[in-house]
Amino acid sequence: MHYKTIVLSDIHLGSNASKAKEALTFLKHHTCDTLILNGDIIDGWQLKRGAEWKKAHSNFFKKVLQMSVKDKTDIIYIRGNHDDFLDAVLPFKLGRFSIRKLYIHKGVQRNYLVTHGDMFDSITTKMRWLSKLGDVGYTLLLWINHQYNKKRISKGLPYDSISQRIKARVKSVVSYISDFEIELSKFARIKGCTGVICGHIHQPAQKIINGVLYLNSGDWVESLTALVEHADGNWEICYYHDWILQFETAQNQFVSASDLVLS
Ligand SMILES: [Mn+2]
Repeated sequence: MHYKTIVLSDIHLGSNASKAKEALTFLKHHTCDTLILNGDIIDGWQLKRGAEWKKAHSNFFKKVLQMSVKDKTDIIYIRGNHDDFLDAVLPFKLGRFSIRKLYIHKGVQRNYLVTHGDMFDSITTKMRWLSKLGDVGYTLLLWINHQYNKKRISKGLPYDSISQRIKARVKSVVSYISDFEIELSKFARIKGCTGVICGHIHQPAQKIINGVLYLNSGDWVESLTALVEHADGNWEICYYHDWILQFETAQNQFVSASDLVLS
């Protein structure tokens, strides 16, 4: 499937929780004119803490570079808070690959301000140490979730994300998310845009806020979502689990159909 634009964010490569293989599989089966990597693609914080950089993490980057060289895809990498080590090289441009803090994406119906979104996270900007503590807590939560689901899957039960349930239930988190969405929409207007594309809070979304189209690409830790722009300028949130199910079903049908022909 070919799209005008694909947006991925919050892959957190270098952390154990990163679903790098799934993100790579998604890119292998989709092409686009522009690929936006909207922050926290590499998790420098986890790497600093000694997390292991895996082959799958390198493979993801190999694919991205291959897209820029072979397929002539423009790659726009927006720095997030977990990949803030990139500040040292900003702004960076090499061929079709650039790294920056902000980007204006020209859409069909409107222009979009593209930013990771961490500058509107008051916890991150005002109290860095507290946010790092939160990062440890989050890692713990993901670990518990992993253990819990390993048991569930071994019993033949479907996957059930605890961390997502907890986050959805905590009221302060809910109001925090809506504040984040409103602030980003306001910022887009200040920058002369009527659309905003962000990530950071790991909550995929597509909604209108005060006339601004708010798009959040989610993450590749829990949600496994990509934001895709069709040729007509309409956007869609693509859920990896739904897509892979359809994809594999279609492939199996193809295999069984060719079996029929051969037999
Ligand atoms: Mn972030």
